[in-house]
Amino acid sequence: MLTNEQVHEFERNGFVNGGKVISDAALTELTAALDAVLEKGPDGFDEGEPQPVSFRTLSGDREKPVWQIVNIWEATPAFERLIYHPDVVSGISQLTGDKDLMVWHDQIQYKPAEYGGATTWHQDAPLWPIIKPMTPVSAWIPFDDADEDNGCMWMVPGSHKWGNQIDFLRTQGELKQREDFKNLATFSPPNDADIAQVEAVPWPVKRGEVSFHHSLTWHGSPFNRSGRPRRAIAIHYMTGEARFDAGGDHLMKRFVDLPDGAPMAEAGAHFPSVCRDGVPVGVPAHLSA
Ligand SMILES: O=C(O)CCC(=O)C(=O)O
Repeated sequence: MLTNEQVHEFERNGFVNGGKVISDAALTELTAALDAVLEKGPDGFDEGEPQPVSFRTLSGDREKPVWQIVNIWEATPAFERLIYHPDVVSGISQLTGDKDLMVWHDQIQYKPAEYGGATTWHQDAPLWPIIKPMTPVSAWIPFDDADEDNGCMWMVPGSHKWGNQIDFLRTQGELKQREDFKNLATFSPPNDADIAQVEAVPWPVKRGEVSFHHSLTWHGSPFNRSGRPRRAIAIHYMTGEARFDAGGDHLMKRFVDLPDGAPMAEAGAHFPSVCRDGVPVGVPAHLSA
């Protein structure tokens, strides 16, 4: 359970640290499972073998890669168990106020030591045009202590209340170095917003802690020039209200066989239900051995 203070912090800033939720034993298992997938690489999976939906360099730059793996939960039982984690799921339920939740998708972002690339400033919701209303909150869990040296996320407090500003953020794509990352161009938030000034702050998170962020919060992460890797997963959840918008496009669209406007709760096995009537469903029996 998150405390009232944590919930208020999230409402004000658009992000909050939910504390350590992953045990050391689970962290060891998850990190080994992730390393095994990274070792295989994008072309290492055989046909018919359980595998992620996508494995590519997000930065589009093999010299400074951010390796993105979408739906690693479909490739490894350890990550499939993680998406049901009751502390993560109940935190999302508390912060969204929604009792029914499904997984939208997950994504690993791995920035290798010394030459890891940047994830430029963005908001999540505008990048997910096939679900409406937007998916409000994501959980982000690092497998290495993430700090300013190895490319932790940066956030702009209060920006989740400033609407869809993806066009502005796309103009900030040159900010990639740790030293420049906070130097966003001039932007005027709505006058009546709770926080009406732009201040980018680094957001360090320890290995095994969960950080929650709103899908309109401005965020991104600069290069990793340190001698340490930065491995992390974001799990993006949908609320029970989410409906399919057939007009948009997204990597996950090929798994949705529904008419426009249908509830995403009916979208099937790629979008598992993790919370019903306010109760996390828990790890399915076949995975909990
Ligand atoms: O892992 C990162 O640095 C960025 C993750 C991200 O953009 C997200 O979780 O929405």
